Amino acid sequence: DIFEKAAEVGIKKHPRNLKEEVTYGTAGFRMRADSLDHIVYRMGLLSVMFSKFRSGVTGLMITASHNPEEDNGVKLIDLMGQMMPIAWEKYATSLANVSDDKLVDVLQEIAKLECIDVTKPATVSIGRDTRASSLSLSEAAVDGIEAMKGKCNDFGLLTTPQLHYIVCCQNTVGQYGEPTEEGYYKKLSAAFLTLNKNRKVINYVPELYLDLANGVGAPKLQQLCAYLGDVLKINVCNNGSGKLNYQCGADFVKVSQMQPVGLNLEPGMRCASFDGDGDRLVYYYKTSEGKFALLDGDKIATLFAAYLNDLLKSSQLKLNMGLVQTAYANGSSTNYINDVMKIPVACVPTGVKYLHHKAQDFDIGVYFEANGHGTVLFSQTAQKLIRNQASDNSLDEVTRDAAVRLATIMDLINQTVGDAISDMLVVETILASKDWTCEDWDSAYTDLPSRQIKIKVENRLLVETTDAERRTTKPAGLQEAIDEVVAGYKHGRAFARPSGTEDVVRVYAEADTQANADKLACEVGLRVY
Ligand code: 16G
Ligand code: ZN
Repeated sequence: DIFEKAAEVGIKKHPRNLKEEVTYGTAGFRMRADSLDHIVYRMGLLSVMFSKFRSGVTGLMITASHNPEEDNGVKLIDLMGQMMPIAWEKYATSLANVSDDKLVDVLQEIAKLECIDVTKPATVSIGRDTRASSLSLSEAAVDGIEAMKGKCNDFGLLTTPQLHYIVCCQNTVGQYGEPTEEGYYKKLSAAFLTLNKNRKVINYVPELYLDLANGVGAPKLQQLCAYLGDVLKINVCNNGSGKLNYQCGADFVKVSQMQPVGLNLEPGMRCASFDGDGDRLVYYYKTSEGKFALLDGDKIATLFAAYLNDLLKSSQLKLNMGLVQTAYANGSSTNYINDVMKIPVACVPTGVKYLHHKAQDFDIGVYFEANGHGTVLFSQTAQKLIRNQASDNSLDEVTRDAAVRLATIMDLINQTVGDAISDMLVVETILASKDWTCEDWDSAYTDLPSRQIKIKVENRLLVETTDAERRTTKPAGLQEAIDEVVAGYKHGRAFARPSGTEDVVRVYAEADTQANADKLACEVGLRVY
């Protein structure tokens, strides 16, 4: 039988050689690459089961994003390009942890619980990042997919969001786009060129300095550039010659609030960083006083939301818009969205799956993590209304043009997941259309100084949280202690949460000055020990 065959191949080629228990976390499984072989094989098996269950093409991505080169990871993708549902994470976890001789039982159990007809056909699309370990891990995934008699489309090197895009296209034939990497470049560049046609700019300079984290974004950006011509000149650094994510990339820039290596930052330069798998984006520049200034996910979210809001007003379309953030969003951004933009803003736990889900509550849902991961979702109703109005010749020019622009922006945005390439093209489009420099963009509100630190503890899972991770419920007394510390700071806010990707507790703090934010983070950190 098919499960016995899968277990046989597993024992022979991809035996379990890991003693510790692992869990399918915020971003799938992520750990040292040399412990992952059997897990990826088994995720190959699960991706086929999931495809049979859904009756469509599922996805499997090999990457550990911004983690160091020695790590790797695997995550599964649902038909519309979203993350595998949380309800299936427990299957991934038990499959990863079961001993080789009990593998058959777990597979049977999943099939039974989800009423899966194992004779149904299945297809899985896979992609991988540029890590040294990624190729052999992707071969383990192929073995898993084939052992379960699934068909495998191996797309080789891709950014994570490119694979999400392709899976979505494969399941919505003719609707979202052509299900190839080429199709992705064509769709995005066509929209970008349309939106930037006839632009009149004085302050906006069509030249960007881009740090590619030495990741898979590097070769992919190069391919994209062939389509952009001279509409946007991109000068790249950390484009694959150096060490992956080492002192570069979106996570490094955001956390250390510093420019990456390889970039000689001068006033007047507009700079951005991708992360290792191309799903995060942050911008930065040097002020005329010579200070490093970060334009993070919160700044990108407010830029997007304000622009879309203006277009909605001009189009007179009656669609509601909302913004989704996490506890890491800078307090100033939340105040600005509430008080100045007057757009509803929701806070959810860390992890794209939570943000994505919440954003679906709105006709137009903008979601971003402060770390630079985010996108915009347009509901089916919104898409239909916008496209209808864009092609309605009976309307006056202003109303119709706004709808045309909204429709084209929809094509530029990767709605399946946050996408550094797509988000970058949207930022550039908005800056050009407003004729803004980074300073103009940054002037909407001033970030409160903040600090993030990580605390190594015996067992991070002893810390439990509530209220979208903004308060702890366990261990007893911790929240009271944090409250007491925070009360001593002007504009103080702080929280502690267990990481979903590393064996640490993370502490975030903000306060009126950088020194105070640093101090507050340390004081809260001491309470966590
Ligand atoms: C993963 C998440 C990201 C989150 C980060 C937090 C996805 C695709 N990625 O990279 O959204 O911000 O983990 O990690 O969900 P942490 O739990 O270790 O702080
Ligand atoms: Zn990433």
